[in-house]
Amino acid sequence: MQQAASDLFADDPATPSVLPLGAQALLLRGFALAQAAELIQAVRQVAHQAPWRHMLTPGGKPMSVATTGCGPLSWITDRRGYRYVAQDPLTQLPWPAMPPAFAALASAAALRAGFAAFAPDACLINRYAPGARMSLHQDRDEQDLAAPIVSVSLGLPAVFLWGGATRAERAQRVPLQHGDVLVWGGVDRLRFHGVLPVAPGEHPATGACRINLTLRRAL
Ligand code: MD6
Ligand code: FE
Repeated sequence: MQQAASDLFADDPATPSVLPLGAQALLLRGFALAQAAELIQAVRQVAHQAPWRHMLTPGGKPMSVATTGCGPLSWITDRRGYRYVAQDPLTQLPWPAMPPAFAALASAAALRAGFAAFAPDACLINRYAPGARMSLHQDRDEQDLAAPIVSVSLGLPAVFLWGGATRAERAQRVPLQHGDVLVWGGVDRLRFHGVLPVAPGEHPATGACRINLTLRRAL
């Protein structure tokens, strides 16, 4: 039976495609595939200097994701709340420098989504073991909400929850694969979002986990 090329390649994560999720939000499928191995190696180097840890929510509960970060600033949470800091509270050293490949990829993805001159100063790195999740929230700890957010998925797949401007709006479920990049900003900058619990599995690039890089302009 004949099949249109668009159907044949619709589920192929190696095929770059661009899916609008909002007026200023895009899913760039496979955008990071060519650099994925380099990015994962850089994550290992960052985690060697700033170890993975389960941060506490302001309510005192450990997050299900393990976290590290790099760049001049990185996002943390503890009993005192959410904020950006220049030093890793675990080591009391400055966060590792942002690998040039992270900033280059983020800037290229942002440009592709219509945001020129995006220069991230913070990269949060989350590691999702099977079962780890991120509940629905807005990113609003950044000073300049004009800059977009760039989110890079590596390793095991996940389902991204893409909500509206209010928590009440029903969230859309967006499957994310290794190498996919999401960019949201402008009128979509404060959209609620989250990640469903990651299913058990093994990925050749990361083993039994999903890694997410979230690149932002914090200051
Ligand atoms: C993710 N993370 O890990 C998405 N937002 O796939 C987030 O959306 C996020 O980890 C704000 C603060 C911390 C986060
Ligand atoms: Fe977020």
